[in-house]
Order: sequence, then structure tokens, then C-alpha cells
Amino acid sequence: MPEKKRVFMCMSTDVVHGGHIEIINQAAELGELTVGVLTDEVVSAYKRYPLLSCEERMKIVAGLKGVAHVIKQTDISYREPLKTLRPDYVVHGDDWRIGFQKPVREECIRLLEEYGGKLVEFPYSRSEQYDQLESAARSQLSIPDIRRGRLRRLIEQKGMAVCMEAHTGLTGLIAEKTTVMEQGTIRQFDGMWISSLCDSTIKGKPDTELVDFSSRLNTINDIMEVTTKPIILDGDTGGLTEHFVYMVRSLERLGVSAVIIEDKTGLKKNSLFGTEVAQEQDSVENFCHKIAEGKRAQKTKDFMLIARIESLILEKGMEDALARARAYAAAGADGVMIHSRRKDPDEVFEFIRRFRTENRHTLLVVVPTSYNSVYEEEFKERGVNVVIYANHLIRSSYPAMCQTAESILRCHRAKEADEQYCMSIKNILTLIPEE
Ligand code: SPV
Ligand code: MG
Repeated sequence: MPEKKRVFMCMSTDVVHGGHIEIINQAAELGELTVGVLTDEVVSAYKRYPLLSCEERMKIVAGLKGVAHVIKQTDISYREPLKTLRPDYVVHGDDWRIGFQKPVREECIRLLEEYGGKLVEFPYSRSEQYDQLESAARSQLSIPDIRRGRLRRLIEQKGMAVCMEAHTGLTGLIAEKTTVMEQGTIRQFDGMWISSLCDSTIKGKPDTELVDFSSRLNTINDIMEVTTKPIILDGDTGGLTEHFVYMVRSLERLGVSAVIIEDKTGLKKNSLFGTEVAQEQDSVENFCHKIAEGKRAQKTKDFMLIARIESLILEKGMEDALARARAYAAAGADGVMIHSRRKDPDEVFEFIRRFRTENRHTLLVVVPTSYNSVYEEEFKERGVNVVIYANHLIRSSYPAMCQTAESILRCHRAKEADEQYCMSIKNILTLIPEE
């Protein structure tokens, strides 16, 4: 008997439908079928956070007729399974000829050619019913109870989460959907930061806690309505402890994953002003009380309270920063955020090194706005758990809008601005499709 051909295909889905079964049947007809099931980390990096864990999905796939073997696939690239299995055929729907998977397909074809394997593509079954299934799965992810705990789990899984600021529904969509390919893997942001600076600036207001919490809640709602990724709120000082406890409950109820409050008191000014403006740090005792009360008010296990240390910003020194970190962790903070406005990262690195030698568990958060040359990988190696790009979407959109406004004024018409700076009307009309 001739040896059975080896067939390989990859699956990420947690909602198996008729379209998948059809492809599996067709693949199984070609030979002995192995299915690579993508890990949670990979699926959440390019599609959405899976509703079922990789282990559960592997069990489901293993039970499907026609599937001979199931393996865990840790990369969107086919490099590893092709190297170890050397399948005669790789099977895929033809939907990956366009879009972000195109380079994955091209690499797969190249690798198959090296040893004479073949790619077999079947028409991808698009049906309204399947689209509805996917959109139902997505809306599950935006349910508060499901969204809230995902930051914690993501950090447990990956060690570090990378967050992009969002201040409107549209910037939320950019933080949610932006995808890049990098050496056969796919990258997306893990979560969103709702910055007080950006939320104030977009309203034309200074970042002094002038934009009140009701207004901040509206921003959170706008973003939550159209996204599924975990959200960290910049809670400023948290206000009075007596008010902060209500803030914690409101955020928890909405499905926000974490709030970061800073240890300042009185009229808060943005940290990046440093000592150029009058800013007062809260007492350790008072801030610890706020943390403890916030943790006591919390109803779920998932929500996190992160204490932000302003000692380096206010030039109070490293020992003060470390003493505060110890005290805040002891008061119950799930994490500490160390802030700095120096261009070089030395003081942040020193804080991380010293804090991590005495505390392995409390989460560490950094906001590398001024020390922007450090790669995320280095933060991770040093023991950081969350990196926040705190203001980059608003800082890049404002100059672009000014350019357009100036061009129209200068030219007395919009033709030049249209051609140089604007996306087409057709593209803006279809940017947000109706559901
Ligand atoms: C914010 O984004 O509002 C922050 C971070 O609090 S910073 O602007 O660096 O103070
Ligand atoms: Mg802020």
C-alpha cells in the first residue's frame, strides 16, 4: 500500500461551524490530517481573545471526524510545523491571499517549495450566518465580566502587556485593530490606556482633573462600545478617598480592568511638567489609606488597583520612591507605576532592579514617554509587566489636523489638502461599517 500523504492545516477558531467542517473533510480526503491549533497568545495577537482556551480548542478539534492528530501551534508562521511534519499538503481557505495573512501565505509557499510540498486552497465560505457567529463571539468579549479579568490573565500568560492610549471610539478602534507582521508573527496592542492628558486635551481642557469623572465615564463608554481589549484608566489622584471608592465600583461595573491613581494631592498638574509647576505629593499614610479603601470597595477578584509613584518626577529621590512602593504594595496595591520624565531610563531601571530584588509579585508599570528609546523586550527582561504608550495618538493626530487646516487657509480651497493630507471620502464613509 502506498504511504498515506501527510496533510496539515491550522485552526484558531473557538466557534466551529459548517465551513470549517467542509475544509476539514476536504483536507482529510487528501491524506492523514494534522491540525495545528494556535495558542491563546497568538490568536489574541491577531484576531481576538479566544473564548475557549487552547487546550479546550485542541480537544474539540481532536474530536472532529477526519482529524488524525492535533498539535499546539505557537506561531502564526507555518515554519515550525512544516519543519517537523514536512506535510505533502498544506490546506487553507483562500481568504489569506489578501490582508495581513498574505506574507504568512507567501512564506508558507516558499517553505513548501523547498521540499516539494503543495498548498491546496479551498474557497473560503463566507456566509452571513458565520459572520453573525463571529460578531456574537466578539460581543461576548465586551461583556464587563469577561473583559475585566483579561488584563490579569494576559499578564499571567505573556508576562507583559503593551497598551496604547485611546481617547475616543475611533482611537479605541486604532488601538484595538492595528496589526503588523514581523518575522512571521503578528503584533497588536494588548490593551488600552485612557489617559487624563488625552481625555482633557481632546476636550480642549487642561489636565488638572477639571474634566470630571462623569465626563471620563462617557469617554470610557464610547471606547468600550466599539472595542473588546482590556482597559486601564488613568484615575488621576482618585480624588477624596470617600469618592474614590465609588469610582472603583463604577469602573468595575463597566468592565475596566485596572485603575492607576497617582500619589499627588491638591490641584493636580501633569507629571511631565515635573517641578516646573507647583505639585504636592500625598503623604504615604493618606495614600495607603486610599489604596486600602479602594481595594476594600472592590467587588470582583479581577479588578486591579495600581499605585503611581511621583517621587522621581518631584525629585524626592530613589529611596522615597522605593519606600512608597513598599508601603503601597503592603496597603494592597496590585501594582506600582513608576514615573519619570528623564530622557535616559537610568533612574527607572534602578527602581525596577531594586524593587524587583525585594518584590517579585507586585506588577510593575512604566510609561516611557520621555525615555522613548528603550525597547519593550528590555522592559520585560527587567521585570516590567505593563508598558503604556500614553499620548501618542493624540500627539500624532494634532499636527496632521493643523497641517490640513493651514493648507486650506493658505490655498483658499481644499484641493491641495485633499491630495496631500486627507483620506478619500469613499474610505472615510466605509471606515466604520454598519453592523
Ligand atoms: C496621562 O497620560 O494622562 C498620564 C501620563 O498621566 S503622563 O502624561 O506622563 O503624566
Ligand atoms: Mg494623567
